[in-house]
Amino acid sequence: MTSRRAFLKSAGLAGGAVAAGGVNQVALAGLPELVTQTSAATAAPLVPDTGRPYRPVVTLNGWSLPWRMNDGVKEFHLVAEPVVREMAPGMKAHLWGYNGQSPGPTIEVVEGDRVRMFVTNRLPEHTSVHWHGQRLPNGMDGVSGLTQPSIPSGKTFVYEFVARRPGTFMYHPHADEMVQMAMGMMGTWITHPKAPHPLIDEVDRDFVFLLNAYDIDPGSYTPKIMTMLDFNLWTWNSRVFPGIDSLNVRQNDKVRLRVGNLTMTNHPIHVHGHEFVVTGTDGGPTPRAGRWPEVSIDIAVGQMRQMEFVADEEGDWALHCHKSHHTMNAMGHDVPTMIGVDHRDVARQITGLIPDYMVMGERGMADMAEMEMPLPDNTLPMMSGVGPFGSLEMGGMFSVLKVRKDQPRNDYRDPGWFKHPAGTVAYEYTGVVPEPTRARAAAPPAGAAITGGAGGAASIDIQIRKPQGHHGH
Ligand SMILES: [Cu+2]
Repeated sequence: MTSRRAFLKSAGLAGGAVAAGGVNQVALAGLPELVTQTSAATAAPLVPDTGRPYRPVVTLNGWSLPWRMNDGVKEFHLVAEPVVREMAPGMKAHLWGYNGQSPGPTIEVVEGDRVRMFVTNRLPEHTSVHWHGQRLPNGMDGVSGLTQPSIPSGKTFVYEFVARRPGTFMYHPHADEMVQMAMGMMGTWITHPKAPHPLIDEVDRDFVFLLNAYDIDPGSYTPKIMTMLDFNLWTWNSRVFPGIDSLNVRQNDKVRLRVGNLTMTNHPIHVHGHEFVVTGTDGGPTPRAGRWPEVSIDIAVGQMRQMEFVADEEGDWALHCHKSHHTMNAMGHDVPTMIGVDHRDVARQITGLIPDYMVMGERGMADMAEMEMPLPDNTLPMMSGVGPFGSLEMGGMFSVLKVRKDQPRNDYRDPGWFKHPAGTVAYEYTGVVPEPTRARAAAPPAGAAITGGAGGAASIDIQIRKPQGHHGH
């Protein structure tokens, strides 16, 4: 990120000018330099070079915003603006965000910091920024109409408060928020503890991402803003697997995941191969007596959770939302289930009329992942991930926790796929599979519909009645 280096260099020069010439009113009155980011890559952690030290977080497919110190105040400059976000290779979305990206940059401060946020509005409509979860003066809370007038297009407002308690927070508009959040306006705020904290452990890796969702028709670029529940792109930091970076850690690292939910539904986040404890919520660090091991944690709408575990098992471990629809990519939901339906006849008739017609889902949806289907431009295929053993058949809110013995400390680079030690991968049984004997041995259950003659247990048909419609409720 060259712009950050330029920022720090110019900040240093400005500081020198102030020191040499006394108080430079022009420099003090000026806005902090605008830093933007257009790459969707995961940026290296932003190690603080001014202010109190802290151990920085890594924003998955994102970055942290540099600041300048101005007379003891940490000053940031957020710019609300239209952005182009690559959601995965092959698809770009036209969103609204901050400083070149959606989500906006992560803001990292230290407990006790006085923070001044300059917010410039380059959107075509007014906005505001709500600092979700912070203790602050009421007039800094960012609710348009309630605690402040909206920030008109082209104007810059200033928010100023002390980051009073450590934890994981978010920022987002409270102005035309349904539209603005559907368009991607959100970001993460981390307040690090100022000293060793009895309830906050030091960790080796600290990852953060936001759960967000979009409804973008295949072939188009702009989210549908009226959608309430039936989104088709379930994303982490506005990225869709296989476009979501893996979380790369060294074996036996202590790992923290900070996850915030700004979608309109809950997401049970599930980690494979390890148990974690929830060490913090929006309300602050969790008392130690209230921590118990989990492998999934449901994150409700508007909530944040901090999970911690020791990554002691080598391998490539799935990390995903457990709602199976959320591990798909762009798809229509109004499709009848065709599993078990032999539609060769009808397909033959339809292809007479529509030569490209393709029957889908006769044996499940897995076929879809490997089918080369013609897609409109700028459309993600469903479940397009490819792993070392073939089609991965997951998309959306999915990534991989990569635990490696030889991953260097503080190195977040992707080590590639796990090389399993010999004899540790599920394998095919090649012996003889005997015919089941149970059906011959057991008597038919009373009341079961039986065909083929009473007692002829070799052919039992259980009559299954599927619910039909909603019977008027
Ligand atoms: Cu989900």
